[in-house]
This record gives sequence, structure tokens and C-alpha cells, in this order.
Amino acid sequence: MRRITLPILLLSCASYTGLAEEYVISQKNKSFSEDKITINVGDTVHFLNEDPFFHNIFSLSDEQFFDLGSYPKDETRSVVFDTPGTIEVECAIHSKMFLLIEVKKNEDK
Ligand SMILES: [Cu+2]
Repeated sequence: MRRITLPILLLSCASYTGLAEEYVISQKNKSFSEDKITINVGDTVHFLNEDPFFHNIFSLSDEQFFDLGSYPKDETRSVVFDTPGTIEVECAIHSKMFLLIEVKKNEDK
């Protein structure tokens, strides 16, 4: 039974996400490792804190509202972006931190 179930799960997962990719954006010296990235719907961004203090990554964007809470060095929190649009990402602790994530529909590739 397990042999049959597993491939079906993988298949449905792949068709939902397409060729979903994963990105790592680190937070170091109170800034994001990139100013702007372009990704596709279904992609995941991992926010890795490399500073010896807390960051609190969040977005108030309509397309993708999230708040990852505050977390310490070497911890990663992740967001799957499932709506196309331009997402502004900030840090609640360091107001100068800013990242733009352009989320494209998969057809735009
Ligand atoms: Cu911060």
C-alpha cells in the first residue's frame, strides 16, 4: 500500500508547486543579503538570521501578510509565496532593513 501511495503524493505535490525553488535570504549586519529578489509563485524563501541578535521579519503586503516573530542567530524561518505581486519585507526591530520580493506567476518564466 505504501509503495502505491508515496508516488501519488509526490506527483500531486509537484503539480501544485511546479518547479518550486527555495531561496535563502540571510540577515547579517542588520541588513538582508539581497535588496530585491524575483521568485515564482510556490517558491519558498528561508530567512536565516546570521546576526548575534534577534530579527523579526514581517510583511504587511496585501498579497502576503506574515510575521515570523523574533528569533535568534542561526535560526531560520520560512515562507511559501503563493500569490503573485510585490512583497515588501521588513524587520520589526531594525527599521532600516528592507527587502522586495517580486513574486511572478509561473507562466511568466
Ligand atoms: Cu532586524
